[in-house]
Amino acid sequence: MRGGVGDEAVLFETKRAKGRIWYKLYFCSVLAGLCMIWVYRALQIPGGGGGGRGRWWAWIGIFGAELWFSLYWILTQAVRWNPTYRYTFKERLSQRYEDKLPNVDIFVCTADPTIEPPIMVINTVLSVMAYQYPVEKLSVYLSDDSGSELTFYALLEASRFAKAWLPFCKKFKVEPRSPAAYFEETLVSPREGAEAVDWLATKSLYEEMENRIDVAVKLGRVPADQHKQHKGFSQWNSAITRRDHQAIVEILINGRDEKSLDDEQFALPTLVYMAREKRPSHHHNFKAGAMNSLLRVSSEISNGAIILNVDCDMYSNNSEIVKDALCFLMDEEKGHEFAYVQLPQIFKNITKNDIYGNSLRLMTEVDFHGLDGVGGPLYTGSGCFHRRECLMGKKYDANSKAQLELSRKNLEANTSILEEKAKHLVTCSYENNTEWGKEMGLKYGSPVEDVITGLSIQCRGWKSIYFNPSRTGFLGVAPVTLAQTLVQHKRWSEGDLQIFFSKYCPFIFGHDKITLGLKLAYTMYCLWSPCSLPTLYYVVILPMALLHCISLYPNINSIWFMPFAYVIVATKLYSLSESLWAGYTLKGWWNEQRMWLFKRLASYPFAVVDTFLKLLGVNKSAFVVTAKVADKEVSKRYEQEIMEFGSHSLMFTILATIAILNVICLMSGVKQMVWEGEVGSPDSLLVQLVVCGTVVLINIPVYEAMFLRSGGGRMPNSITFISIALAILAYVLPMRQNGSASLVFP
Ligand SMILES: *[C@@H]1O[C@H](CO)[C@@H](O)[C@H](O)[C@H]1NC(C)=O
Ligand SMILES: CC(=O)N[C@H]1CO[C@H](CO)[C@@H](O)[C@@H]1O
Repeated sequence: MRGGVGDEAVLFETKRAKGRIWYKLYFCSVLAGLCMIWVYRALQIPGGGGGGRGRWWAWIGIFGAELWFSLYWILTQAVRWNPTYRYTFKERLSQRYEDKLPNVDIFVCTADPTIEPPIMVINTVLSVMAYQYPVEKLSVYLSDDSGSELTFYALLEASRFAKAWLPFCKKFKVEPRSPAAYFEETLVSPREGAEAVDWLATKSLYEEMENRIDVAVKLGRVPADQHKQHKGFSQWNSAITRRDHQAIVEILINGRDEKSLDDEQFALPTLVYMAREKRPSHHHNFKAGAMNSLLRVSSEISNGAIILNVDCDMYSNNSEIVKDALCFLMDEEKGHEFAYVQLPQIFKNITKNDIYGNSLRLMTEVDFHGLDGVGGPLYTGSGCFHRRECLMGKKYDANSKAQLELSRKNLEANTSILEEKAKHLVTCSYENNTEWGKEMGLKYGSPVEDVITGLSIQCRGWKSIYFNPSRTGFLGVAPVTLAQTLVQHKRWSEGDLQIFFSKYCPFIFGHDKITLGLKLAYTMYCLWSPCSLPTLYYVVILPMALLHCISLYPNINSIWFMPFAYVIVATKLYSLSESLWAGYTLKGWWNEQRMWLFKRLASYPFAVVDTFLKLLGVNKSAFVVTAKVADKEVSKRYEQEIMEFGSHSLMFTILATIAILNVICLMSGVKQMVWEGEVGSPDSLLVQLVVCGTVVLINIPVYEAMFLRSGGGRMPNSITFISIALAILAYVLPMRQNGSASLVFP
């Protein structure tokens, strides 16, 4: 923390977590336990000869799995070692810099009007247009990668509605400034008299607009009377498709045009629609390509020194957030060190116990504060304020204090000239033989382009800031089904693993450039998906060993039992307390444990396989991202926290097979021990019984979905049959091969 005389001058303050000595003691004790476990494993390797072969293999495997998890646990310490919290002083910023505030360009990206409904997109746009920030310095750009006339039409409607919405927000001090969210939360007028009339009028204006957009979306085309009202529609014809269209840039509001005023005669922020050219023969580089096009187009039109980028499903819930971000970037003492300010991704539609673990609370409340303490958070692709020059590849230079307000260039004011100029910047061929996607702009070639872009900015010497304000900056929509969640995590973990095997591998690319803590933290994310292999080992081999009464852990009376018991109990208790502290309920923590397992069994293995296929040059992915909007039935089950299976996914077959295998093995293991007294006492199998029993408990929703539930969302019968057959096969096969007797102790 900074202290002393200069305190009045700073625009933000930094606090480190207290009482870390206790954490460090906990860390040392668990580490000691892990070391003892390794020693035990190494000393007690069973003889490999004769009948003990099965046990020998099982032992080596479990040793490997334990080593992996121990090392991975050590990696996770990087984000727990030095949690850091940031607080801003917005009043000081306003007092000192109100006339020197920089231009801010806001980029919203959308890709598909069916997955991302236009009404949702424009609510996000309206929420950022209404920021408490000098309007003449604010510009909002929408990139529509599908080149959809419907999205353009919705944005046109938004540009008209903004004339009423912005003054209304100012007058009523509205929060949040997404009209849909505001009117959903405020069902009756919060004021009386003349103001109530105002409120009603604005609400009905919004509803009429929503209705018109709805009609157009249902029809699949824009009504003919609208066509006549804006020249922009002339750009569309029947030949235009998502993958094949020319460049379109339409400036719907030109902030520098004196005539664009709101209903109270105040200026409006600039608003631009952009669809970059797309042709089937050209690779478009997904969101990174769209972002780079926005960088070029905006540099012609407003050239803001600060760029905020938000996903189209993340509206702004805090109209002062721009000023918060600027407190970091404009701080006189430290500001010039920071390239970007990342805000947490927080989701609006999380149920009480967060059944799919989608709130990512541990990431937003724990990991990222830890990252901030070791050099700065990752760039996660939404809710992030960048310096434009950092995105453009600038290296950090300790001697040059970045001058945000000086970076404006002389800009053209004429709307149609600007539009023509801008279109040339977003053609398919523009980037040929340039550094775009390499040294300039966002990096190409990765499903997690944001993460490598952030990493390379940090490798150029910059730091970043994680700011987690008490009033959330941005609110998004999380997936509402199990399948969507698993597919999303497959994509993330696959992208991260690809980084590890590319030239961006944190230890190679960041060598000498970023802190050790940051390297470890990036590696922790990169290695998410390989964690699937040891996890699979635990939930397949341990129950099979239990079934055959092969003991893989020390006897409960042995001294070696202690480190196992300590490590398991201590880490689980820690995880529980951390989750409760991060805001989970007890049940939420349990759900999080389930999703931890499900991701490792059903998402990450596919990420590993696909990554290796890609390394071998085979390019193939079987899972597509689907809409986050769900039908009524599905939404209802989500709100009741009933898990959604109900589709024929290979992912579910794996989950079901493992659930069945564990329950069979648990029952038959218990039966042999209790009734047949195979081993005499369960002392030597206790750990396996506990692990297997926990897996069964955690899988209760799977059994319910297979055998107990009726109606929608239950497991498809075919998956139930296949998984039972597979589990039984696993149950009988090893006995046939080796004969059960030979599998018992050597
Ligand atoms: C969103 O903003 C409102 C104030 O407008 C606040 O009450 C609410 O807590 C915020 N939501 C979250 C999730 O922080
Ligand atoms: C609890 C909650 O708000 N759930 C909603 C989240 O968003 C989806 C998709 O828009 C809705 O279907 C849920 O009802």
